[in-house]
Amino acid sequence: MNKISIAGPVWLASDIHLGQNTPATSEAFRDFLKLAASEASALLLPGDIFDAWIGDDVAVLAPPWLAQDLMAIKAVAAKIPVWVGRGNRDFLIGEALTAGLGARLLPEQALVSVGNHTMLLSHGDEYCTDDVAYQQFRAMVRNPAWQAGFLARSIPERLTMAAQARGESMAANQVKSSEIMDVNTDAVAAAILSAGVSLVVHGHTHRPGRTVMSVEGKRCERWVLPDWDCDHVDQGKPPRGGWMVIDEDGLTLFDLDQD
Ligand SMILES: [Mn+2]
Repeated sequence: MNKISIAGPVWLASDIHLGQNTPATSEAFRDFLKLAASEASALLLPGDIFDAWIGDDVAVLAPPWLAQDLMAIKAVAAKIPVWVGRGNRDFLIGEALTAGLGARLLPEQALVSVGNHTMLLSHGDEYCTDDVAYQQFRAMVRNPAWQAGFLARSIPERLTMAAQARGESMAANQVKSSEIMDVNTDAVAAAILSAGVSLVVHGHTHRPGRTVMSVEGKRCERWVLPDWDCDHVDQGKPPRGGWMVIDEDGLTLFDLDQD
């Protein structure tokens, strides 16, 4: 297991889902990054920073919205260590991108220690084992041969395929129950036992908060990072998003409007 030891305060955010049609979310995220640069000693972004990522070569001739967000991440990484992780949507993020940002690639699962707190950190989609169709898709797209084949295609071809996959996934998710799309408790318990921790942190499920669970008689905590969406206020959805701070006081979740 990859181990990362950092002095606090460490800030974490995931599931921002940045894209060309999310200017308000991008703006909120860039404000968050500025705050992190001045108040955090390190920043961890464990996945789904982007709504889609079709290969690191898009960063070279990035469209304006992306260039702006990448520059903002780069600016933080010039001040404090930044780890960028892959989620289920931006799973093709590679070391070319993180190197270009002056950041590091967060391993898929990492043991992160901040002071006395040691946690198993990941995006969290690997725990959603009840969603068999998704796990099959996940296995396919994580296969190096599949990735090489996909990355060998032109950018327009990849954009078309990604949009198609996204459409299919959204249609499939409409008919999945909310339980299926949440974590499987046994999968989390197995990860806790194999990592030898009592604390798990992840994003992905869009169900922010803390769950206390007992694993073989030991009290364990699972914390979920919030997802971000500030672009659907006109549809009656108030801006949402936030982050976690880990310091000597422990773990704390902050909402966007609390800053
Ligand atoms: Mn996700």
